Amino acid sequence: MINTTPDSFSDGGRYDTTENAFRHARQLIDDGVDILDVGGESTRPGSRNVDLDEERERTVPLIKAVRGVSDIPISIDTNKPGVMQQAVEAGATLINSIWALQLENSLEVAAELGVPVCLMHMQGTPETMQKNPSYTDVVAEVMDFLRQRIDVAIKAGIKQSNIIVDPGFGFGKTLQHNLLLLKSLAKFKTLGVPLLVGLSRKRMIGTILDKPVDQRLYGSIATAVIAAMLGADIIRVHDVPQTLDAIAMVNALNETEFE
Ligand code: 7PJ
Repeated sequence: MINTTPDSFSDGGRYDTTENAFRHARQLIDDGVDILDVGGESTRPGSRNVDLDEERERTVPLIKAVRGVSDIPISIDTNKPGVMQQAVEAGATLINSIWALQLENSLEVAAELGVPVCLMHMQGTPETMQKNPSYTDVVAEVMDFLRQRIDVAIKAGIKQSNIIVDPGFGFGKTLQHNLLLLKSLAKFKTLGVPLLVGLSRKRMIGTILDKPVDQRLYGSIATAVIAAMLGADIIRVHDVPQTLDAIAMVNALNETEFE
């Protein structure tokens, strides 16, 4: 996953020039990543919107540069139809929408572009979401929301086979909410579409371990293994080779059949 924003919480804005981001992308590809997620708008708690031109400048040249050297699937993490359009023209093959395509014209534009979409659940907005997250039944509510967004997306012309869902760990959720969602992850498989999760380096790991973001590798690997065992299809991570080894062990187990 590559974040090109100067205030990305987990990468600390180390990739805020196209050249640096491109170097990071090549490293991730060499490490064996399956999909590169490129984002130009920070969604960390308390973050503000960036404008269209700035977001486009941060992402489109990078996507073009990666496309110049690799066929790797690239996801564009954006909520702006203008960025979606240009990113897909530049070679992005998937739209990652933390707003589940609820903003502006994004549903229509995504349908028109015809690429797979990831619909994520969030309560509130990135600016306010961690102020007072509240649910009566977090698992049921997140599932209902995703079910509705799948329906809306299909009605807008997005094929079911092009839809991925994501419970949105850390997006308007307390530690308890995140743990309940993770524990119930297998239920999300009943939605009938692939499941993506992003837990890597997140605050829930930091809170449990009482560790800053640069010391969350083992906790992140543990959450990736838990998610994979519970049926996650796509895992959004920062530490690619380490997580790939861990997931290879899960896959070996899943492929083993009783004789
Ligand atoms: C997620 C994301 C996630 C999806 C971020 C971070 C915060 N997109 N973008 N799912 N998280 N689909 O990288 O920890 O969990 S930004």
